[in-house]
Amino acid sequence: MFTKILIANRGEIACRVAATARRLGIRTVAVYSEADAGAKHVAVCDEAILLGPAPARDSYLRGDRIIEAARASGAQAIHPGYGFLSENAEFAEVCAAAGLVFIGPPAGSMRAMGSKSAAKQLMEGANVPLVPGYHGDDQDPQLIQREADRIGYPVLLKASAGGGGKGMRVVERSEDLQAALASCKREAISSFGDDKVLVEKYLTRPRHIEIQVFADTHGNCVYLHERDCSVQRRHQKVLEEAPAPGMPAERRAAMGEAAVAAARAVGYVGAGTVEFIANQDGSFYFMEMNTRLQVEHPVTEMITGTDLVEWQLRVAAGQPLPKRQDELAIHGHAIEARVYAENPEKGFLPSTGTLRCMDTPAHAAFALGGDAAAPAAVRIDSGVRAGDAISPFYDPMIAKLIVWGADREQALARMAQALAEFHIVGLATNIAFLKRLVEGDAFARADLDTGLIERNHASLFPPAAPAPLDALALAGVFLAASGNPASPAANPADPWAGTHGWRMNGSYRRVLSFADESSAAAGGDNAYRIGLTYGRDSWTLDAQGASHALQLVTDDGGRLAIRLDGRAVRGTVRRDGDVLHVFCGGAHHQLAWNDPLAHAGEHEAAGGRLTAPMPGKVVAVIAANGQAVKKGEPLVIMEAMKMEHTIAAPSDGLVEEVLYQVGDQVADGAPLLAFKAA
Ligand code: MV4
Repeated sequence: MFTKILIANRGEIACRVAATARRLGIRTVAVYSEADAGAKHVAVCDEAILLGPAPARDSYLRGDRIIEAARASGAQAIHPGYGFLSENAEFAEVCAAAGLVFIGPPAGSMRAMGSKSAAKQLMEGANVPLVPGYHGDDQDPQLIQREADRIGYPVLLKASAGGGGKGMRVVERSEDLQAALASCKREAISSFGDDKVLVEKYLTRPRHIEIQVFADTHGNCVYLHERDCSVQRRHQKVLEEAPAPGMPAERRAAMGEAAVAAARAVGYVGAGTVEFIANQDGSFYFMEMNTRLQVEHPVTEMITGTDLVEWQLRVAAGQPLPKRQDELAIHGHAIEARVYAENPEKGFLPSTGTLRCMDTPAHAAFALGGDAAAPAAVRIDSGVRAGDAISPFYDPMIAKLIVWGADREQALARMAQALAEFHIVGLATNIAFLKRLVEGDAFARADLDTGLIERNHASLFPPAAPAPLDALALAGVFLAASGNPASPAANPADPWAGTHGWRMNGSYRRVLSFADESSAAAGGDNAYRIGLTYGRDSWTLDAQGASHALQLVTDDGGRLAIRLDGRAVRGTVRRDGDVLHVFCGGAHHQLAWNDPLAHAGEHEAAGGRLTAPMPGKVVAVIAANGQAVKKGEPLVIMEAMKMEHTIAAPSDGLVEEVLYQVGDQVADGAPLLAFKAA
C-alpha cells in the first residue's frame, strides 16, 4: 500500500479522500490555488503545495505542476477526485511516465469511453443494450435522414463528443430533421471541435439509473448496485438515491451484469459508473460510462457498507477487490442532496460570498467518520467551514448531505429533518428548495423521471409566506434576552440580578420592527412590528393583532427553547449585522431588524435635540459644551439592554449643551444634548 498520496483536487472530494487516507495511515499532500490557501482541504492534509492563481486552468488543471508537486513531496500516487484532471487520459499517461500511480482507470479505458459513438459500437459488440439508433461514421445527411425515419419519431440527435446534455436536439417530425441536424452539427463543432452526431429513439419520460462498478488488476470486476439520479435540473443532479425505487432483483442483476460487461469491454480498472437511461416500463439502455469516482458515490457506500476510496487505493496499489459479487448485499436505503450556494428564486444563480455561519444537523458524521460497515444515519461531506468564502472560481457546492434509513421512508424522513437542521447564513442556498423537493408528493411516491422538477414547478416555488408567529417570538426573545440569559450562578430570587428588563415600578414595553427579507426577495414587502412587555420572568408578546404569553426556557448560544402561550417552540436565531436569521419549523426567515439605536439621532438634528432612543444609562460623554463636531463623531455613549450604543453627530454641527453626566439614568425619549446642525 502507498504511504503517501497527492490529492489533485479541492473541496469536499479532497477532504473525503483525505479522511480515508488518514484512516488507513497514508500521508496526504494537498495542492491548492491562491484562492484556497486557507481552505479546509489544505488544513486536513499533512502537507500542502501551492499550484498557482485561482483560475482552475492556472492551478487545478496544471498537470505539470501537480506532477512536480507529487515528485517533490515523495508521493507515490495521485488521486484526481472528480472533475479537473480526473478523466484526462493524457494526464494519466504523464503520471505513469513520471513513475506515479494515477488512481483511476487506464488511459485506454478513458479514451474508449470518451467518444459516444465509438463507445456505443464497443458496447454493441459486448451485448450491452443500446437505445435503437444509428451511431455510424458515415455522416451523410441523407443516410442520417433514412436512419431517423427507420428509428421512428421522436428521435434525439446527439453530438458524439458531447456530454451533460450539450449538443442535443429532439426532432418530432421527419421534415424537421435536416434543419435540426445542421444546427446540432454547428453546436457540436463549436463546443467540442467535432461535428459527428448520432441518432437515437427519444425516450419521453426517462429515468437516469447508473451502476457503480469496480475492477481490479487481477481480472475481477463487480457491480455495487444502482443509483437513481433522475432528479436533475438542467443536467445537474439534485438528489441521488440507492437503491433505485421499484427495481426488481432480476433487473438489478441484469443491469449489473450489463455494466460489468461494459467495463470489461474497455479493460476497465478501478471505480467507474455505467450510466443507463431507463423507460418507465423498466427497459434500460447504455448511455455512457463515467471513468471516475462520482459525486454521488456516498449513497452506494452507505447501502453496501464499503469505502470506495479505500477500494480505489487498494486496487491502485495492486491488491484484489475487497469483496466478491456475492458479498455485496444491499442494506437499507440512502439519499444524497447537494447543498449549493445558489438562489432557486433567481433561476439558481450561484451565490458567492462568505459563509458566515453553518449549523449542521445533530449527530452528523463528517466524511465517513467511523465505521463503513455501520453507516452513520446522517453524513456530511463538505469542503468548507463557517468563515470560508464561496468564490466564483469553482463549483459553488457547500456540502453533500447523505442520509441512511432502514427503508426509503425512513431515509426520506431523516433527510427532511437533516435539511431543517442545516442552517446557513451569509449566502443564498437551495436548502429550502431541497426540503420542498423531498417532502413533495412526487418524490415521496418515487414517481421519478428527469422531468420531475419542471413538472412540479408550482409546488417547488411557492410564493413566499410571511414569517409565522413562532419566528417573530423567537426573534423577540433573541433580542430581549439571548446572549445574556439569567445566569443560574446569580441568585435567581434577586430581582436586580436578572437581565429580563423587569422594573419594580411599572412594566417596560419595547417595540421591535422588522422587515422580512426572505419574502422581500421574492417580491413581497412584509414589515412586522411586535411589542414585548417585560414581566418578572416572562414577556407579553403583542404580534399579529393579539397578545401572547412568552417565556424563555433555554438558550444554548442562540438555539432557543421558548414557550409561546404554553406551547413549546424550538428554533435557532443567528444574527448577521442587522439581520436576524430565524430557523424554525424547517424554514429560514430573514428578519432585518430596524434597530432604533443603531441609527440613533440620524433624523433628529432638525429639532436641535438628540434624544435617548431607549431607556438606559449614560456611560460616557465625549462631546463638550460648545464643541464643533463632524458628522458621525461619537457624542454620548449609552448602555441599554447590556449593550453599548453610541449616539453620533447626525451632521456636522455644534454641541450647544450636553444635558447628562456619566452614570445618569435616562428615560426613553429624553433629550440628551442640544445640537445645532452646521
Ligand atoms: C436521452 C434522453 C431521451 N432519449 N436519450 C441527457 C444527457 C445525456 N447524458 C443523455 N441525456 C438524455 N438522453 C434518449 N435516447 C433524455 C436525456 C435526458 C436526460 C438523461 C439523463 C438525466 C437527465 C436528463 C435530462 C434531460 C434529457
